[in-house]
Amino acid sequence: MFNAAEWLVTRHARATPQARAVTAIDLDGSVRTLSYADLDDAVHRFAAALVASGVRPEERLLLCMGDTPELLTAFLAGLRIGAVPVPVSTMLKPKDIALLARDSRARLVALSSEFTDLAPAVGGARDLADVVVLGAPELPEVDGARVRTWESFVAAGADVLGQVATPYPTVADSPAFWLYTSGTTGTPKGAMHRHGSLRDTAETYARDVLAIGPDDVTFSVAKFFFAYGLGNTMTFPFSVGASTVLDRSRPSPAGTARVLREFRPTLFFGGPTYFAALLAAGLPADTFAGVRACVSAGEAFPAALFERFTSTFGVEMLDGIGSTEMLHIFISGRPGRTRAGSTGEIVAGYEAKIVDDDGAPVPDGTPGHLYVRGDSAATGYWSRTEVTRRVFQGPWVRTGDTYVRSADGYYTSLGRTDDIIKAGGIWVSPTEVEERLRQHPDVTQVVVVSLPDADGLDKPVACAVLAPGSTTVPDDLVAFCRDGLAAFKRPRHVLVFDELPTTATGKLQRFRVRELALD
Ligand code: 3SK
Repeated sequence: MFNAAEWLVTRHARATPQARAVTAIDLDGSVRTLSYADLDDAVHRFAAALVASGVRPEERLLLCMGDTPELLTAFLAGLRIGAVPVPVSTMLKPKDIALLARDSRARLVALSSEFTDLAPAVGGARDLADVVVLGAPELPEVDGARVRTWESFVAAGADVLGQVATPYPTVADSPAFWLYTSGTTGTPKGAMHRHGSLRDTAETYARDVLAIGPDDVTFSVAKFFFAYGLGNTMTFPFSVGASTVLDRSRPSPAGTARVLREFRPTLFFGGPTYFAALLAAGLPADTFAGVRACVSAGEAFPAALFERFTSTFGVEMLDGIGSTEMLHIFISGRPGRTRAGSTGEIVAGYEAKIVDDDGAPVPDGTPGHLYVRGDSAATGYWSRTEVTRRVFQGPWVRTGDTYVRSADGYYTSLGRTDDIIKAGGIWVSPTEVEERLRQHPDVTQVVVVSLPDADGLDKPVACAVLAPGSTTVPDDLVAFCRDGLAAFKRPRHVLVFDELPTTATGKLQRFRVRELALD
């Protein structure tokens, strides 16, 4: 038997009950701490409440919450009873969360107060029975569901606490949780992970690359709903009885400086866009003095930015690439032997191959498609057979990235194989942004491409042709996208052209549009 919640929390609650598990900073700046005993108790109580509300093993729990002890509690309680927590992005629009509630056939939705305006959107989802709200002054109404406060939901489980004294008898292969990821079309796919995958990432990346130990304190600006944040915030520290700092607010350089000063994390996790923002904020040179390593993932780290960050702050930077499908990082820089501009070396426990268009391995020094294999791979995408077969090919997982490997085993990113854009570590589907722009009456043609900003970081930029006589200016179109899409998907600029390059058959040529925009 293997239950990941038992392994991550209850095991330590027995051995080191008073050890600090969580330091949590709330929206008003107040701080709460939880020991392993406190966290384990909260997990048992929420697990009992789930059972009392009728949640059955393998039913989905959609969690749209800020990084709080309650989010960790709900996630771990779900694992404890064999249910399937699905943490989702807190940047979703109502139509997006409605789609996820339906696609996942969620039995329960949990929302923290800053996201309760999304509650009505999940109403009417066929399998939804319960909505639990953390900290809202007023409960929203949700069609077809029972809506309760966190406290009343938990209180209703008090009589069945004994039923969760032992976890549901999951094994390493049992379904554990899903994470949604979007593809080129922007349609989200639920990557399904096993209980054992959490332990796999802890025993590969966290143990062998980070050498994480019980005295470490992790802090991740990447939120828990990302695979990257989930590992940094929960799996890695809890795998060794260490502690994590949770910050419920949006990341900001001032907030990060406070966390680094007051709570002394030893491992700091971010992405290149955020490291650029920290540099631009002009923080003192000793800001990272207590940090033994910074970790970066989510997008390629431009060499010049890497050099500037590490020389300004004098801290080790470990770049890496992971994926929602692989759950965490599988190629990484190693302490003492990183190379600016290169993602790093394969993590022990994973294998990578670089192949040509026909699937044949290419020699070192030749670019090709990156495939990876390892035990933490998802079992597939929920209810998406065709795309599952394209991405999960036997033991190999197609990453969609173009890479080149040096003779001494360093992997360097050359960008995406498909058209999808990764900006600030988050997927942006060009087709979805183009669809929105085409709804504008003055846009006659549009292509969205990724272009590097001043730091060399990719950002979505729209190239548009406007109707003759149009008075629309680029900023109007950016604002139009902000209204209809999650803010992170908006193009950062709109470039207006008289015409866009097309093929002989009139099809827009994306790569030529990009070349035009780069000129
Ligand atoms: O984007 C990445 O590189 C990444 C890293 C760890 C886990 C998940 C992801 C997507």
